[in-house]
Amino acid sequence: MIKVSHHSTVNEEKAVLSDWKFRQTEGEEWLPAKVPGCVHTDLLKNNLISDPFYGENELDLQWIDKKDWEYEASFDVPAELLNKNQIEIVFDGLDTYAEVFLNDEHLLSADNMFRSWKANVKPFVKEKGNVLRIHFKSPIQTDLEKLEKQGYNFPAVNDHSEDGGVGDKNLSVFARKAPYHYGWDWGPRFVTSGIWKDVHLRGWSEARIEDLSILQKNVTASEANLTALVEIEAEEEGERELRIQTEEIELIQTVQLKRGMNEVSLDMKVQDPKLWWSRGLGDQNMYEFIAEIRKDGSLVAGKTTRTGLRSIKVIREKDDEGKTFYIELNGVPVFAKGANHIPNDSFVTEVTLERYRHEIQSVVESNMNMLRIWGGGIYEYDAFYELCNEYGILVWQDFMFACSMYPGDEAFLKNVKAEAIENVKRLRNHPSIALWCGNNEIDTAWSAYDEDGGWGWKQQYSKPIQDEIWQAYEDVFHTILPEAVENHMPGVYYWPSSPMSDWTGDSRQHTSNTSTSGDIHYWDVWHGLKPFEEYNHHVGRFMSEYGFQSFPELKTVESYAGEGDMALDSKVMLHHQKNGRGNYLIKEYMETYLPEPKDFPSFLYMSHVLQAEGIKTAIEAHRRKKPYCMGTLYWQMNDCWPVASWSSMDYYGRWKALQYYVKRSFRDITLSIDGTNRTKIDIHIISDILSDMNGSIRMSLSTFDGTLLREWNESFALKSNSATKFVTLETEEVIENRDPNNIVFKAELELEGEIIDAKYHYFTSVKNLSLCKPNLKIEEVSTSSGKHYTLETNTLAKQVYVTSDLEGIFTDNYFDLIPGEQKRIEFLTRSKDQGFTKGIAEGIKVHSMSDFIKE
Ligand code: BMA
Repeated sequence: MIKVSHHSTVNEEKAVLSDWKFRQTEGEEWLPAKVPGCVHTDLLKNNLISDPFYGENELDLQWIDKKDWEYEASFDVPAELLNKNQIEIVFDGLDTYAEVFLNDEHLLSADNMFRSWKANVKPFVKEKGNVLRIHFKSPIQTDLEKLEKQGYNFPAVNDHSEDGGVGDKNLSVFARKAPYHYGWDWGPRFVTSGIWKDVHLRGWSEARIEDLSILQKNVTASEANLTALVEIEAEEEGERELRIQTEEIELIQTVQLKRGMNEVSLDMKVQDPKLWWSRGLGDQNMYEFIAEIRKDGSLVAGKTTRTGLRSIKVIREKDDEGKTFYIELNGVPVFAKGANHIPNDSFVTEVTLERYRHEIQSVVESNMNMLRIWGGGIYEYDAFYELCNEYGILVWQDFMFACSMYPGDEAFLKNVKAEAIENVKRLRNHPSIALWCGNNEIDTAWSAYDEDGGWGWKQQYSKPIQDEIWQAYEDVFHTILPEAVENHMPGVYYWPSSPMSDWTGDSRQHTSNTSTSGDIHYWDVWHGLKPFEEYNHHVGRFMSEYGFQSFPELKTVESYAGEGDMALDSKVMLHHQKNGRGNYLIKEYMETYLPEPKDFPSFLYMSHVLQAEGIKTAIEAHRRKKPYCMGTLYWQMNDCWPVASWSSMDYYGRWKALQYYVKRSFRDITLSIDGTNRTKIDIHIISDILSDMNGSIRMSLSTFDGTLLREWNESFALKSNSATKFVTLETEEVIENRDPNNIVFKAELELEGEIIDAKYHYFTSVKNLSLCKPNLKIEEVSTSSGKHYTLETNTLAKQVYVTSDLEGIFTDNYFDLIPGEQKRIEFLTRSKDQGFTKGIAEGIKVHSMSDFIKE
């Protein structure tokens, strides 16, 4: 017999249904299932399909989404639960088209992965032998019918319909289901079905608190003006006592409840609140709030929630150049440093808390303060936001719409509205959420107000159909979503589409690479084949996307490819590259910037360095332009399977070179050497901290064998939260008549006697440098605080790459080393519960670029 796990909250009984079986509906045998999960993962666990991520297996698994599937759980109901007056079944997430039956009674129909569903089961449950059955209809078959009814195909550039065996039919737009399930330019097509979040029974009598939210009307350092919103479901009308508590504050109010759902609000003030700050600016203080309902003095219902008190705004002000776009947290303009986040797995239920923690800790280790939850994935699990709250990572939250146009029929709009309200309400207590954004790239792609603009989408339709499609866009992104934010998370900024110049309702709305207002996705480097140097010339007010691809490291490639596949143009390597000409682009750029790699593993290494050098150029150009530019989020943080992509960390959480580069370029106080103009070296200092400082810049010029040729010293006084150019040197005067291929310029930032940053600059492309094979020495040093490693060299070692057999990261990697320098690094292992912990790197190996170059 299936077991029922059992916990209870205040006067509420809860039982999670955890033991399940599944089958294809056409009468196949029942097999054990894991819930939460999906059909694909269950088939894999039962050894009925091969590893979806290996080789080209993806293509053989496309039959799964054309079938209907059933899940079934049998369960008993504990007496305490059965005795409650009200018994409901709650589905936190069903993916996607589901008919639910309990003891053969039809309970509900679900059609949106992003919503939760519940039903009253009091009339149907019995003490023993209940059977819950969920019939999942094929999302493909279901939406083929909708497409037929619609009469025309919608644009959806990343829907891999051909791979799915449905020709050019873009079905993804009809389903309120994670868009990336249908394929993306970094992701495979696995259109899943299943129970992707918990299913539980809950029983209560008298009353229950459905929601407790703390709306933050006005928060300053001296006072937080809050409204506690309490949703109470009551069995019968009558007077009750509502009590809200946090730290020293307790408010008690008598409320008159009616039968059914009641919304009660209570204003409260917290004096001298301990504010919540993003990483680098202060502590991540959180408050716990408790709401309780009492009847005649006895407790009938209660709920607890946690939030951080802060004021958060997006400042859009006209200025001489255009219009600003920046986050203001507790009155402080915050330069947003971060990346775009996609779901961590094609099968989201495989993501563990440890994997989430690893991602967020990597974000923190990389000196970031923001992630954008991009609109082609999922509204993340609560755990993700809790980690962001805990570590001080701001969240740019997209609604789940990307790179497509959508239907506008009544049923679709109603469904979207319910989804939007539910998710805004679910997430509104997270202080990390900085803004809501309607969609990814649709305003630009359709370009409604510029007849010739956009990605050539609207030009495929007649005028009446164009109008119909745009009307649907306006209904969703200019009415339903902003209203959901306004009504349920008032005061938080809503931005209809990323990127956009302004919400004007005319042609000024659409952005371009030269826009001086709003945010920009700059893709001329990579998709447009422009050189890295272009990053220096295209800096907008907020750079919410730009990126460059690389391959994952060898160990990761080996997880999906055999020995015979280790070539750029092998079938498998091309299959694990979802951006058509991606492999070719990497090769092209590599030929421009880097020496030729000697073999396939060397090619992988070079691809890491290439990507890192490119994105470093962008990040530092953006930061140097502070406060004109106030945000830089590169594309993309993570992967959903092992693949060549724009990510800085691969599917297994292994840091690519880019992650280490980002860590250095995102330092809260950093040096940046701008060599855009080859005749000059400009040295900037950028500070994101809130105090002024004085220090000095030490500069030196050396040959690769370590001979010091010249030295300079310059002192500076830097204002808090600013970027300034302090030094300009004429290249010719610096290098005189020396061979530019054999010298390196180094700048170090000294503050209160401590070197807090060092950057290197070369006078020619890395490709031309005269690199010799260094004699790199690494030493393991034991101290009372554990082990660390020191590295030294006898000639310039370029992009020193240290590896360990154990999973983990080094505190620095892919760095340059000059003779005379001693570099100290530590190894952080990936521990299950605490995340990164200082450890010992087993099987440590050291390489540098010259090991990978073709002789
Ligand atoms: C942006 C993103 C994604 C895409 C990426 C790389 O447009 O919004 O849609 O994966 O570029 O092409």
